[in-house]
Amino acid sequence: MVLRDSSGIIQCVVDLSKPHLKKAEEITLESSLELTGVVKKDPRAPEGIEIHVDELKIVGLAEPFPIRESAVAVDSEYLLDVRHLWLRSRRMQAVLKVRDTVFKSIHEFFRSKGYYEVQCPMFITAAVEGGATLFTVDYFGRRDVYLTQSSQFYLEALIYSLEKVYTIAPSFRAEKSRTRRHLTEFWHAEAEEAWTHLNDILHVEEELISYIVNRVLEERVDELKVLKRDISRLENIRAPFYRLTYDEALEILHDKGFYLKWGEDLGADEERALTMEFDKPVFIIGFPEQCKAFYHKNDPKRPEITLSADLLAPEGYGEIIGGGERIEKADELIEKIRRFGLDPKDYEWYIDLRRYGSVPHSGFGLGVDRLVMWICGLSHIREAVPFPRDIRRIYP
Ligand code: NSS
Repeated sequence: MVLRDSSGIIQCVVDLSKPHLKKAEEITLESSLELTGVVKKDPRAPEGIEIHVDELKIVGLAEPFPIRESAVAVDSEYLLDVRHLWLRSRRMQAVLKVRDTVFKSIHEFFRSKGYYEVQCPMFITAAVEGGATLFTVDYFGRRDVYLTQSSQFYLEALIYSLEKVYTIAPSFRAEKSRTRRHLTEFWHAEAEEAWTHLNDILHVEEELISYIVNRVLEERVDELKVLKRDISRLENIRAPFYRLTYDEALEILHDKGFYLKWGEDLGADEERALTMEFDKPVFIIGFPEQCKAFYHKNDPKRPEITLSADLLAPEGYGEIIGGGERIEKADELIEKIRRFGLDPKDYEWYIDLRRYGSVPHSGFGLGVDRLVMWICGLSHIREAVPFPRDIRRIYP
């Protein structure tokens, strides 16, 4: 039989002619056991070693296990229905270990660079990223309260105390369509830093991503092999990353047969076409004002574009980070909030941050599930998360 624990699998040999081991015949798939025995080298065993069992105790005899690994496609709806059990598969175990290394290395990176970790509220009262994807919560029937789309505004408040801050937290988006890269609840690693401009924050982003990928390569090559990931594609990921302006991106897309009008946002198809042939992530810099949320600072040299950038992962994966420089003057912010058809009253405390000793600052948000999806080479974001939530799925 093959035994599994969190460290991996090992083949066990039981001599059924021994009366005290005869009960091994009853053992069903996924039963839990305690055993003692002698570890022996055997080149025929899957891991090159096996255990010759001396003592055996059945701790939990399993009912017939509903999943047969060979019988199901990897991202089928059925496997999502039984995700609570599918987490035991080698494949999910490998993804979860990579995910663990990714989260750990985000903390390592920010802490080593002097950022403070902070915690922001999940109940909020005004949209950060537009009203269309807000989840409304009934908050004692008193007023409309929403689930946070991003901790950004709270991080901006916190830089006036701590200068360099980060948080890793869930963000919620009522994404009405089902795509391969959208969840309704995702993990968001966000950073904000005082006294920085767009270029400074891009540098932090590329250093962060290079660090994470490098840590995964140090710790998780075995897991990447289980996932059949082409590791050579990751070995290349070192800062600096490529930089393209939005205008240049439009030209490249035009040559590939995508006819976007200036001012239109890049969608998943455009991002795939753009990044297919890149061997490293690429920044798209300077999106038109209408593509980006109101808080982005407009470029003083070219006010129709923003000091913003998305970071797109290569091999067709597309956007993993959004960020940029923030508006630092109260009157400019109020004017832009109005221009976007929003009410400055909803953003009173956020505007306050510009009234009392404002400083230039920039920040970004990394979609951690998307990052895991790319690093693991997965075809769907649901595979990167233990219990995914999308428009149709909140079970298990
Ligand atoms: O909307 S973003 O582009 N930007 C923000 O939320 C900023 N307020 C972040 C900041 O500057 N502090 O989202 C950031 C990233 C985006 O690049 C994706 O990688 C990820 O968050 N993201 C998502 N991942 C999974 N599912 C969904 N629905 C999703 N939406 C964004």
